Amino acid sequence: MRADLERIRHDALADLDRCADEAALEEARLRYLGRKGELTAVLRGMREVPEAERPAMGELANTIKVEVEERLAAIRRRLEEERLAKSLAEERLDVTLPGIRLPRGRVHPLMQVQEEVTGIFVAMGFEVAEGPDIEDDYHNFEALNIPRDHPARDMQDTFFVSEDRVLRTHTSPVQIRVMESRQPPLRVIAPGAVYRQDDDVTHSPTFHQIEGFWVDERITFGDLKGVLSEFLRRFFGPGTRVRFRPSFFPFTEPSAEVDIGCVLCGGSGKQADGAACRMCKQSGWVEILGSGMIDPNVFGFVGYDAERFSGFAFGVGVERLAMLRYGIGDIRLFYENDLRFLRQF
Ligand code: 2NM
Repeated sequence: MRADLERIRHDALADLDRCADEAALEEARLRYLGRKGELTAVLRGMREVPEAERPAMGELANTIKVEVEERLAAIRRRLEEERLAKSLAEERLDVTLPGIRLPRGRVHPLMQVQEEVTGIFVAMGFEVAEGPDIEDDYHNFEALNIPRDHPARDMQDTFFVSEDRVLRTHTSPVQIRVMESRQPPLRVIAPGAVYRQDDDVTHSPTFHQIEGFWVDERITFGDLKGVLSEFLRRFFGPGTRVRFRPSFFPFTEPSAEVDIGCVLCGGSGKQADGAACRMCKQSGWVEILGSGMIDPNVFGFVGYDAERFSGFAFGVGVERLAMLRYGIGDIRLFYENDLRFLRQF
């Protein structure tokens, strides 16, 4: 018995000393001190030891048990410290390193212009309305006094979604929807995307428009001239020259196109080197707005009394405003999302 105990003590301490990690240590603990461990078995077999030897054997067994447990605890502490030191060395976290910079987005130049124009009209008492991009024939054409055989309805110009649904070719249908649902006095602008079968350096199949109208009793062509001149001078600068030319739109009568003095050549028609100005083609003027007094037929469609009410309406292209203001010659630059272009605004 004594020899057995001395051997277990020797083997157990040697085994514990050899353990290189905590898993091996746990295995060794079970081998000697576990429920089926060698030392546990000896302590359990104590009943069969002759009574005279029992106290001495019991004491020895207990001493060995305590010794093995203490060695185990010491080695476990050492292995834990080693594990901690290793993870501190390997998993170092430098909280002074700079973070990952998230790129910051910004407002697209077209939307900047749209917001600026909207702000000018809101300051003059207009409210903002929106409507669907897909319109029915009635709101996009019929109620705007655009007759069945008008070229604007041609497949060449309009994107048809079905027999009588189109991608809106202007934002005027938004104005129609507002007039259908509310009575004058009304001052409304409708900014938004519009769609036409057009594609070159100055035309894009998707572009943006701001259309507006003012309807009340006794609104005159003088109101049209005053509001639109004021808008153009707030947008292009107080010295901007403005002129109104007779024109034609199905939904207005009379109609006028509005020009501003060329922003590139200052109205001289000539570049600095004497060559013809490329922006105004030597005329000194560039077209910027369409406008007119709303045709009584349109009032008929929306149920307004054309004897009592009158109004003016206008439309302006957001891309065109941006191209003139910033001297951009190719509309496609707005849609390519080249950050070198976009970052300049
Ligand atoms: C333009 C030119 C002239 C216009 C007309 C209307 C409506 F719905 F009130 F009749 N909205 N916009 C209009 C008039 C648009 O764009 C060149």
